[in-house]
Amino acid sequence: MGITLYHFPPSGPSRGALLSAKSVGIDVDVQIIDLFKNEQLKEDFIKVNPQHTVPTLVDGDLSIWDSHAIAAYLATAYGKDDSLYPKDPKRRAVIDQRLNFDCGTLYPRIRAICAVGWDITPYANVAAWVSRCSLAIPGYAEANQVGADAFGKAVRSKLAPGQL
Ligand SMILES: N[C@@H](CCC(=O)N[C@@H](CS)C(=O)NCC(=O)O)C(=O)O
Repeated sequence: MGITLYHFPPSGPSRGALLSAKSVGIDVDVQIIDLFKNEQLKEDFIKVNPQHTVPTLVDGDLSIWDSHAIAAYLATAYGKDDSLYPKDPKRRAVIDQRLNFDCGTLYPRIRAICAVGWDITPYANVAAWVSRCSLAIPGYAEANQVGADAFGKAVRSKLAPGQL
């Protein structure tokens, strides 16, 4: 049985889960849940994820959500080796810290900023990290940039002229 990823390209966490699958090197069956149409509130999806968020991954009898949990699961279950999610407790602790930092601190603060196309070049470390991601993750342009641009367009459409 295949793995299903319930996904909405404009969602950053959802793109993160798709990029995790690509980094691990597995194919997932992508099912689009259009948040702009409130499809996440449909009864069928609530049965899969009562918290009605994307991304949500279904692998056999496992239904798991939150992009960070999905990334850790895919790397553990399907990684060719443990390089993406090391078994060594100290190396893993560093990765868990980064995942928790993203979940609790970074993403809640930057999601609005990233979407609207602010110039990140003055932030050399951030710009270098984005550049490394785009080179290192297979399918980055298709799996990330298209959705990021769509989200940016949707956010900008809600802003008053010159508000950016
Ligand atoms: N921490 C979660 C955030 C998931 C999340 O908030 N997803 C949003 C889209 S970015 C969502 O599905 N919202 C729909 C809803 O809450 O009904 C993750 O990393 O997956």
